Amino acid sequence: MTRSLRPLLAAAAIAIGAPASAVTFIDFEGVPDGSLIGSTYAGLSFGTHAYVAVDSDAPNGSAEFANEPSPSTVMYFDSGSAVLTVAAGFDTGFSFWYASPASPAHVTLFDIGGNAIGDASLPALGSGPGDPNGGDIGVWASVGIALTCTGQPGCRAYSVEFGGVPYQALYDNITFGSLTPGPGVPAIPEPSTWALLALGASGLLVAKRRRS
Ligand SMILES: [Ca+2]
Ligand SMILES: [Ca+2]
Repeated sequence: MTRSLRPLLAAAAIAIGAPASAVTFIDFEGVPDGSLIGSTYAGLSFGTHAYVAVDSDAPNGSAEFANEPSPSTVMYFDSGSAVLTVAAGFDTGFSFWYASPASPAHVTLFDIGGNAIGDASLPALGSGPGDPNGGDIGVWASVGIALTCTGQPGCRAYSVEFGGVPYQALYDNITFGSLTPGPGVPAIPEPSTWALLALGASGLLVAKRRRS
């Protein structure tokens, strides 16, 4: 993670209000660089522990990354086990794009009783350039996590845990209720180490990658 992100500290617990069954897509655009998302964005409440970073190639941005799926703002966590609570829950699945050059991460979905009902291991993606300043964070992958209870009565997820090393992964186009992250497909460098990546858990769909 870039140095500019390191000073931001906090724990984890994020609340998001989402429509019951509709797909909700969040791109973080318009949130000022370095700010706690809190309840200031899109009428949603993210609690007190998720932040946004704006690309230094964009006006008012200071973070070094590239090829984000919806320029120029992304989300990151200051905790290795940040939990988003989705008050209304969602069905079908959860999807997003992420960039993490060197550290693996994982995302787990939970039902109302705290049972895991979907997870994905996110391999480190390696580094890549772009637009034109990206530090080493320029390779993105999309992930869709299906609810393992799909088809069963009352199958809904109410929280999402983002695990991994704090500050090491960026997320964008967070999408509730779909296996495909919301509109906006980034142009990204071909991950040179793609074939070597270990895709760990059920439900991980590395769906799209493009060359810039
Ligand atoms: Ca950039
Ligand atoms: Ca974005």
